[in-house]
Amino acid sequence: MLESYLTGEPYDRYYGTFGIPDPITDLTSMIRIRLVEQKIADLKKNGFIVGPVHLGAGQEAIAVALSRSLIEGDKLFGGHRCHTHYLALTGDVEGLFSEFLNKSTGCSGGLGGSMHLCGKPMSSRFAYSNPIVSHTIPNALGYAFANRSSRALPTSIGCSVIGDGAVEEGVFYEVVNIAEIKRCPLLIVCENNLMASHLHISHRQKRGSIAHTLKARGIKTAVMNGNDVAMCAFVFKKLVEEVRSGQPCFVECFTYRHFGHVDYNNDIGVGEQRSNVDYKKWLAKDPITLFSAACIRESFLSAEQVSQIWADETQRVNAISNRVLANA
Ligand SMILES: Cc1ncc(C[n+]2csc(CCOP(=O)(O)OP(=O)(O)O)c2C)c(N)n1
Repeated sequence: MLESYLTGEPYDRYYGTFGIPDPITDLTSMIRIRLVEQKIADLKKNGFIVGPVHLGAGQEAIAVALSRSLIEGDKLFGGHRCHTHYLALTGDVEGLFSEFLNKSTGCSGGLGGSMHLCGKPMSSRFAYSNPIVSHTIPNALGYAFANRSSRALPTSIGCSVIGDGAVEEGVFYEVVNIAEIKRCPLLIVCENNLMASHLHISHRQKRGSIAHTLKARGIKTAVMNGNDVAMCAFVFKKLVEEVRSGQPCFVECFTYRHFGHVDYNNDIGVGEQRSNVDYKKWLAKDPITLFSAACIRESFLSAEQVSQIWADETQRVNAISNRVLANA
């Protein structure tokens, strides 16, 4: 029986019972997203991409797990670091590359770039992303509130994905208050990667965590390891059920971005406390490495099969980026 490497919970509580396809699908999705992020970094480094890119390598588990719980009618509203969610929800690698290369076939017609992604068609579970920190929290609330009050989509939820920096904007607390009072089907997913730009969370939040500040507000909160895809899938599934019934929820997912705040640098020695020691410590907790090891340990996959997934996905991502570049 495959067990969560952190919680000791059996994986069959996550896989199978909730209609989540299988661990292999999740591993493949995480690997694909990692390769796309690496490719974007390379394209940026080599001057093919003009605007800034905020990469989510290291945070793939949250996006893949969340995508398992959102169904048609639900909408995710994301921030500046949102490629992972766009890919997990749409699978549209070509639309993403095309967007970065300013092509009209890009997901935002080539006009938005990394920070303004748009889900197409209108029924997409990915609504859009916007770089104004905290801006999409009220957008998701509006979606949730409209659904609830119009009764058009009474069980559809609004999901806001934010970084830890976004909770330092006042609108976050206004939204939490309204969501609670109006019982809006709102899920706020906070990707706490410990940094906001170049400032470590220990300089911004007394206890290094967000969820505790919400205890008094009534909104339901959960804290989890955002690098454990199975745990994330399990928690999201549970929370989304509650959100659908009108209980707004906030979940804090601890994770780490491999790249720095913007573009392809790793930001070691920049700002506060993103030290080489932290960096190496978190690389050892990489969600793909840990999940691959768990799948091999529990005989879901052999080491050769894991290597084959990497090889197949590398070929796939390279082929798509080459095609888009050739048409540039
Ligand atoms: C309202 C607003 N203030 C400041 C900025 C500049 N800014 C862009 S990203 C960022 C940090 C965001 O950190 P966090 O929310 O933790 O997300 P992360 O980049 O770590 O994923 C800031 C301050 C902005 N885009 N919008």
